[in-house]
Amino acid sequence: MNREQLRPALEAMWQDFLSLSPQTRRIHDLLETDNPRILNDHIALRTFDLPRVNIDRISQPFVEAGYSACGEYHFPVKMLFARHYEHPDEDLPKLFISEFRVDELIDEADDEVRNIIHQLVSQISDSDLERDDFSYSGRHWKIDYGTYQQLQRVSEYAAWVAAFGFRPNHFTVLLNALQSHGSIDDLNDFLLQHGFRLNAAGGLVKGGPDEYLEQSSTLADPVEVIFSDRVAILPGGYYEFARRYPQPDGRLYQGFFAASADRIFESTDNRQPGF
Ligand code: OOG
Ligand code: NI
Repeated sequence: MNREQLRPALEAMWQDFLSLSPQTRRIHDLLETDNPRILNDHIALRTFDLPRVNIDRISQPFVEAGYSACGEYHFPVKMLFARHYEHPDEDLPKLFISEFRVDELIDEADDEVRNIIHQLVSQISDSDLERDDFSYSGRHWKIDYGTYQQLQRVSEYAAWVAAFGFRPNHFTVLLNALQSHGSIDDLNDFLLQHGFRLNAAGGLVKGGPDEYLEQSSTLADPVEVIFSDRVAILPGGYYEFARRYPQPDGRLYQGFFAASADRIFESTDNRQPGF
């Protein structure tokens, strides 16, 4: 992907994301009444760490278009690893790309889950893999509901990727750039009053000035997923809100904070009330 193709690609990702998180359109419209310019801090993508689809592969078109790898984050309990990417054009959102570490499934009982993930990824055709839009092209395999459930018992994250494939799971409002609802507590109250459900894992607000990053997020919207044997309603995408604080050198922190990210992943857990 070249630099000229980047903005249309980000726009296509936004449109795809709205179908995964219809609440985002409603929240965006509500915020837009007082805030003519809503900036997107980052977009998040998920994958498996198998060579055909790992972070390096998913990030490749964006790297070709000028993004470079910055911070790295480890989530040992969830068996996840993530890297964030920044673009020299500071108007462009950062990317937060994570992967499920299949080889960290070490129990014999997990053999089957490892095999399932290998089997899903092997269904992707070489020609699809070469597409410029592969990183946000959705699911490339057939899967039945029982297999989804089998993954879910081991990893909510792996089950989400198996159900939805490669597509953004959230976009993020940069609170620093808002004229109203700039305080995260204010914004959370406003969203709760309007009936939106927020991710309360570890408290509504994750991080703060000491971490140079303060975040909250909605719970993912219910979305219909077509399995080979039935249709199910599963948590799809969510909207995130982030305030960045200046570091001692005066520059706004641009990285992420693993302990907060760990809980934000749970915005798509399929054991929320209502599912
Ligand atoms: C990513 C969760 C972490 C952040 O801003 O810390 C995150 C995900 O749900 O894929 O986005
Ligand atoms: Ni995020």
